[in-house]
Amino acid sequence: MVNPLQIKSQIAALGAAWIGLAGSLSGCVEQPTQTQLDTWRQEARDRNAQLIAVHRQGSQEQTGELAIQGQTQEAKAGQEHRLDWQALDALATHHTRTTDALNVITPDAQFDFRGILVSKLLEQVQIDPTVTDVTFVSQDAYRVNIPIAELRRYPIAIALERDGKPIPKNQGGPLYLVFPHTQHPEIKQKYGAAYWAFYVTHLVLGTEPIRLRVGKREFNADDLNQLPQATQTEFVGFKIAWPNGKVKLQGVYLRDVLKAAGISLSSTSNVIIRGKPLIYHDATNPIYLSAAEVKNCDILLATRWGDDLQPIPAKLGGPVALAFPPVCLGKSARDQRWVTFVEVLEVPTL
Ligand SMILES: Nc1nc2c(c(=O)[nH]1)N[C@H]1C(S)=C(S)[C@@H](COP(=O)(O)O)O[C@H]1N2
Ligand SMILES: [Mo]
Repeated sequence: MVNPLQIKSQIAALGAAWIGLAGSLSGCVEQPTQTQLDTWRQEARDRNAQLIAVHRQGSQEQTGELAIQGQTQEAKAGQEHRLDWQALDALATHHTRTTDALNVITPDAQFDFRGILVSKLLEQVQIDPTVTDVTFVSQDAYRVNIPIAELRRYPIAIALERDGKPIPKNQGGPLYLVFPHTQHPEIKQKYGAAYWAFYVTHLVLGTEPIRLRVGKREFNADDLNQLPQATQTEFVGFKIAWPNGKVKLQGVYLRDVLKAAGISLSSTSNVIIRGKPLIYHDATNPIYLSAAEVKNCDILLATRWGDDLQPIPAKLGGPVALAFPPVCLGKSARDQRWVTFVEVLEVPTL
């Protein structure tokens, strides 16, 4: 069993990290002003205070937030579409009575999930007409991809409660993607346990445009295309949905991007990599690369893949993903640092 206090402090840390994420995203295009920075800091402090208060009460309350991103008119206009727990709770009027695919102990037991129909969430934004799929991203970088047509045809929902109670983190909560297995056997057939994503935090429509912040600079697809392009064909360590064999990746070397951003590393510098999933926003456990690794390894920020060098879609963790050549890997070929949805590179000054 997981210690509930431990979960609480994890949630508190993630809550604080979330504010950092929101701040860094809206601050991408231009340098944030001092006033903006002060506002974000205050928001982060307030949110932390709130979470600490909940923690102190020993309350079993859980909260989560959901961001809708990707190819929407809103995102193009630079608006963030983020639903806090209160907004999610208000939208959660749909009930799904079904078995729970993750309940292996009593697989026939039915539960009443209260949640939000994904089709209803999709109505909240103006989706680009070319978009055909949605990628659900979880706190732990897990991702699930579903065609929009299926989400519109079937009552697939993001659940907040099971049998009238919040869903514990170790059972899929606070936001759990549920499928109407009981009413729709064809859905059960198609969307088995692997699709029941727990701790969902983001819903990405299609694939986001490239937007990579490196220190104080931001790079879009054109900016990256102007840097020297590199390719590698190797087994990849991205965990979900990638082919098992060797995969061709194309992109730019990390060291070239840092240089283009005007960053020079000292021998003691580390480069911190942050991706969309909240697991990459835990300040106490960041994914980082040493200056020596950056210098000696051809670490790739991949933007294209496959024999035809297609852009990396969100369903594979794109548009930007961090890849390693075999010579740089430690004991494990499945290096934890194969980061998907890369958004930020930072070099803290000590
Ligand atoms: N967020 C998240 N959701 C997830 C997973 C995961 O690793 N992370 N694993 C999936 C898979 S592959 C299965 S079979 C079920 C059950 O996963 P478990 O056996 O790890 O509990 O949850 C699904 N949902
Ligand atoms: Mo699984």
